[in-house]
Amino acid sequence: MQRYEKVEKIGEGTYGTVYKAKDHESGEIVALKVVRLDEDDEGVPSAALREICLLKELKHKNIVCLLDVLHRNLRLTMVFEYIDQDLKKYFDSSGGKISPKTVQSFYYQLLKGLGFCHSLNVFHRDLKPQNILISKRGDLKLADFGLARAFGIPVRCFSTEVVTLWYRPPDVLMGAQVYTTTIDMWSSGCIFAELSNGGRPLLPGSDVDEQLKRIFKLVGTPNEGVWPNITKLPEYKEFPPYPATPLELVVPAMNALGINLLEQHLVCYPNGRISAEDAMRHEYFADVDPALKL
Ligand code: Z3R
Repeated sequence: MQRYEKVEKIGEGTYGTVYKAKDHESGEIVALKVVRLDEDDEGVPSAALREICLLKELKHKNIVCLLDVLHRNLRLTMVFEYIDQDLKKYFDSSGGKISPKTVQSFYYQLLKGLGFCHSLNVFHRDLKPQNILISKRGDLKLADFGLARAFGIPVRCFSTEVVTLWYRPPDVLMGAQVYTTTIDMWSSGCIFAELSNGGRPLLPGSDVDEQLKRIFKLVGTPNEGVWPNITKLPEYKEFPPYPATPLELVVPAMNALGINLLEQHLVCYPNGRISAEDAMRHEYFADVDPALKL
């Protein structure tokens, strides 16, 4: 008998299909992520497999637990703990309003998961509402950590859906090849703003050019003065010198401390962005639920 029995399809992710399933050994409900790799070559590259297996050690209450990895017939199946919904669905059911306390709680938990992974030098690179999970109790857990390093980020999902550019920092959009924790700090800033705006995305660009234009109209067009060597990036493009828009206008529900914290995420120069650890120490979180700090 098969150990995991699929109950229903949950959705199509960047790398494969996600199912709700029952684990007949433990009786628990789990999430299966089935990754299909190129059928014309040897299947799952051994480097990717090693990376994925290391992710089993990534244990933290704000990271979705990878319980098991199965590898057979050119298919890789990752078995995760099951969480009821993702942040995208949460937004859809929240009617466009999320209380400031909930925004603060979710964002603190997001930073906690991020800080933990960053301390181990594991990056996400593709943070977005679809891979942020919210339990019925209001616990937030990050999914898909480390997968981008194992598989790379494709232009399209395997299901031909276009991979979203909305959470990508300007350095990655202009072809920067060095990948660091700073990528996740840009993405998490976009998500912080989206939480405050009840699920309305901050920078919903439809292609690379339009994404960059939206970014620069928000934070001001960068130049060599604020970002040394920007013009040497592989896909550097010149843009008009847009002035920055005051953030109060784009996140009207956010308080002054939140705006100050957000401003430190949305910095074009990658090394100028705040770290997850420093963000958690920001005064915006002075009155966060003490239970979350444990
Ligand atoms: C682990 C990894 C990815 C996912 C997991 C667990 N659970 C997911 S996606 C999920 C998503 C929903 S319900 C469960 S949804 O209905 O809100 N899209």
